[in-house]
Amino acid sequence: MFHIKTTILVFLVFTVYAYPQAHYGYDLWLGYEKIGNPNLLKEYKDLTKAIYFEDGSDVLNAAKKELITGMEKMLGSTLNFKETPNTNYTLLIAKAATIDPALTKKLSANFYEVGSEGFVLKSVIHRGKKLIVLAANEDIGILYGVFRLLNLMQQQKDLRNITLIEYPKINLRMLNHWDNLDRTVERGYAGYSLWNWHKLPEYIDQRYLDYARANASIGINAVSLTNVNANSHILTPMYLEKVSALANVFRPYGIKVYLTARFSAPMEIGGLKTADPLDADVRQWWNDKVNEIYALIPDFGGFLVKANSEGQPGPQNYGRNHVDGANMLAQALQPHNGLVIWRAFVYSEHDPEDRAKQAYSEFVPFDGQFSDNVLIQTKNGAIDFQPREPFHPMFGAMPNTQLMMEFQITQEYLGFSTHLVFLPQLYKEVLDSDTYSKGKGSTVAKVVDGSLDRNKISGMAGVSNIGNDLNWTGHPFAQANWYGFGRLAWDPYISAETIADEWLKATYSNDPNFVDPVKKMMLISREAVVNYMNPLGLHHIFDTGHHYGPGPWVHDLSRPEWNPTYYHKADAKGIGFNRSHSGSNATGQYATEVAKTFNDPKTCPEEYLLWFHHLPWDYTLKNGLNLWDGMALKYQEGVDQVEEMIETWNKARPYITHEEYQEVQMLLKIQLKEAQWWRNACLLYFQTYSQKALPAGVEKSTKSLEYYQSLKFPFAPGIRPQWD
Ligand code: BDP
Repeated sequence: MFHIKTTILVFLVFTVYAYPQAHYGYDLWLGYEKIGNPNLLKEYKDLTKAIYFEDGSDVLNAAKKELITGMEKMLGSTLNFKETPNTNYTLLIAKAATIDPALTKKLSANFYEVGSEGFVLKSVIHRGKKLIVLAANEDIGILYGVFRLLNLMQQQKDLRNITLIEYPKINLRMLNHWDNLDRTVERGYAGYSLWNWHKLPEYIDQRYLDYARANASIGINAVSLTNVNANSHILTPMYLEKVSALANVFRPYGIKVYLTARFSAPMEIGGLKTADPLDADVRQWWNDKVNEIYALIPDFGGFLVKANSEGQPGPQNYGRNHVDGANMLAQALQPHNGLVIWRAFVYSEHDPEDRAKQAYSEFVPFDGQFSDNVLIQTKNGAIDFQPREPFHPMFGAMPNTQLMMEFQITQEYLGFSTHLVFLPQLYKEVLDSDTYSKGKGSTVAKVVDGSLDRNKISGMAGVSNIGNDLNWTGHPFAQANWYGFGRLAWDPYISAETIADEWLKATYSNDPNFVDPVKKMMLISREAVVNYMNPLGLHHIFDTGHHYGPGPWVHDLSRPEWNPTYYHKADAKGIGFNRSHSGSNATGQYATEVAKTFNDPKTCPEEYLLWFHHLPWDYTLKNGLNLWDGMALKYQEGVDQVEEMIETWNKARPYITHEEYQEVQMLLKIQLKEAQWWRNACLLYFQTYSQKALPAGVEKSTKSLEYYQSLKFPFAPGIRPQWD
């Protein structure tokens, strides 16, 4: 009896104790867990004995507030601010111009290079005392510096001899939300839109603020609120007032708001008969609209436009071209320093040219013709956010145009928010690719950061994976993709491994027994998904419309290039899309060195083999296996990798809360089931062409091809109504 009671008591105490520990992911990487290590705690506490923090703007206030929240949580004690001039500071946070010049000199930083958003964080000895200085040219640099300092503390870094000079390599670091006004999110897998249009502008959800904090902490400084498949209502006075309320929340965090502009808005909400960009009334309408927006939102960022793409209206509807359309909007925005971000994601069912070639063909002839305040936003690859694509041939091919990168953070083709896939691996692969446009070393990163062609403005956008789920992104590890995107937009040269390391420490734990294996798991996760979905350069073999699961057999959609059979071209002889010089010659859109490598199946990296070549089933791969066996084993490898991920996660159990463990464990189980589904369905289908048996080591499906073909998902998330 006594024992039972004790057990119940222990259980209750444990439950009560354990419950508040679980944070369910809302805090993202800003949980600011209490520091356990006593030496480090002392070092950090000493730092807070006498803090000078320059007061002033809303941005500085936001920075100070974050410093207090973060440090007090991590240290468990209050901070001591000294308001009066004093030389005995332990931490001094101020703009360079207001600091004692003798001290500024000791920072030995080139403040010109630091620019408007950068900062210097350095420990110095001044008048015999050791202190840490955080200095910047502008308030926003201080905010970024505070977040960095807190992040270093979360990683439990020794700050005693720190010297850090940081500034963003890319000007525009942007999230694109594909959020509709009814709060559904196109390709969104984390619930509904954050933007509660119905309650705005009066009701300001705490989430807007926490969203702004999270973005600022990784340097994101621009957000486009609405779907690229735009609704003109967002430009009506009622909605603009709501947008203005959001802009007010984001402003202290250095974030500018952008909207998607539907090209036909002058007709839909302006009562005009045309939206022809060369029509005087249309031009006047946009000028007036832009003036109206800036009267409400003085730092409005500009417009993001999807025109003449997938049925969206655009200048071509009036016999005009992309330059006419983009420059017309640019002219309206220019007096306010606003930008036009014009998307290059175009392809047409009426164009028989290989879809992979169409954007290049349509845009490259316009090189040099876009206004200075236009950026051309180009997806990382020429098809559509596949698990792996070679870099888009437009990168490097438009030296006189400001090309902006568009990555997808939401996992439309990567298992939605159920699969653990660490996307910085994908982003890095693209950014590190060499375009050879100006000789060896002309990487995509250098095109995008503007250094290769000396662009005035550079930019990187990520299609958001954020929704109103409690943990923001659906899968807790999808937070790492938001985090990683921001870090790479700030500095496209940092490694995926560094990002994983930082994120794990800030989010879960600093224990190396946890961090090291889990980091490895994150780093293999991207290759795993490529293996079980689209190995060896296969692409776009997803089921129709929703893109959930495999559908390599789909062949009867109205637009040829919406059919997976268009992409894999499997037949009795072999598989793959011949894009070499003997085929569609998409390789010809790359610089000679790159084209040469891609053209020959022997030199083409095997991860792009079937992207560029149609090869016989018994073609010999580099490892000596024939293509069929090699492909089948890749599918199996993907499944095995997910099994390894599950094992790793099981071992991580002691270092995290039960809830944290369980959540990912359940998701990994779904991922395994779906990886097996991909392997079985694809191999059964391709086997009808190869007519070969599965090689040893590949598990045989217990279900038939017909079974997989019969699966239908009319309510798969993220689908937009106009797709069938
Ligand atoms: C595709 C999506 C579609 C988007 C389109 C785009 O399937 O929902 O509207 O891209 O980027 O990936 O415009």
